[in-house]
Amino acid sequence: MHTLGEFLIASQQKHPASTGEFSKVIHALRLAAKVVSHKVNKAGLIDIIGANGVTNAQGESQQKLDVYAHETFIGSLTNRKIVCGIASEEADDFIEVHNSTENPESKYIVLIDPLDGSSNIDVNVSLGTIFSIYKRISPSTGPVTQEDFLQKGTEQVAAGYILYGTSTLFVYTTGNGVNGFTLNPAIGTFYLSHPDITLPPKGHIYSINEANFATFPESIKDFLKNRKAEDQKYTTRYIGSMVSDIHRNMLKGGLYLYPPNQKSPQGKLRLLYECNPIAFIVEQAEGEAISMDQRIMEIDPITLHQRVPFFCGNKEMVATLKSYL
Ligand code: AHM
Ligand code: MG
Repeated sequence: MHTLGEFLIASQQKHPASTGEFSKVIHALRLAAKVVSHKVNKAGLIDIIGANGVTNAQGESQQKLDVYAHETFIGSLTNRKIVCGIASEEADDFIEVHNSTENPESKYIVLIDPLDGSSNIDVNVSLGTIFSIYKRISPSTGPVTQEDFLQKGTEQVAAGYILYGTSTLFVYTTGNGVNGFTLNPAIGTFYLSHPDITLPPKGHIYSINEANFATFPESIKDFLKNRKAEDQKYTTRYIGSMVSDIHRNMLKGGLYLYPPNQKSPQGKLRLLYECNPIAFIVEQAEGEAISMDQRIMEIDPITLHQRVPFFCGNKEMVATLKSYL
């Protein structure tokens, strides 16, 4: 039985030149994941006992969970001075963690959606964190720059997600397959529970917010109509929390779609900290992730919070979709 910590040590030993810096980034994310998991599990109690465990009859305002998650991940990564920059869905601009002249060996940057699926917070449904790790490309003698964050997904060093579901799961890849670790909350340890996750070759699930159907591109409408015409071959599952929808489809086989629509002409999902990391994981699990006409990880990013249409899942289902696009 491997813990995440043991797994990291074993992985590091395979790379004798490794400085251990990457493992420290994962350690920082692991710590924040435990703190957020604990908080998410107590979310339903907050109105009853209050944030400090004191009866909260006045219903005084509580810090929003997504802001809490943002501060927790940023805090964990910043305190240890192991990354030089962070970009978060919850912050308009990237954060320069510290001047790299103070700590020149610090070369990693992290892009993160600290708590995805926030519409699920109030209704006790699964949430997730998504992260993406790169090496900076600007000179290490100066501050991080925008270009460090606007790298193509193919340049990712690692990517992962944390699923706060019936249990808390930490899933990540460094480009050598995908492994998942389940938290034992009693002792605060993640154990390797899902080694080498691989998408089944065939899938029967598709996940999409079909309420937007009227303004989807015609190609997507045709694709969906024809899936329904194949009577009872497919089933729809949509939680509206991307990490949960993707995780289920990775284990059971399926296709996730967020096409453009009138309300979100570029789709809703963010390229840098939602689509790219999920694309890296899905590809490493032998699936595929595309936008309308391009592999997600080959898109040249233009802005930090850019949105793109997003489709990912089993190779077979993505191939069928491509034949419509
Ligand atoms: P968020 O970053 O504001 O939480 O939104 C992202 C979420 C994804 O988790 C989910 O797949 C999608 O939004 C659902 O969108 P919709 O409600 O339009 O179906
Ligand atoms: Mg999000």
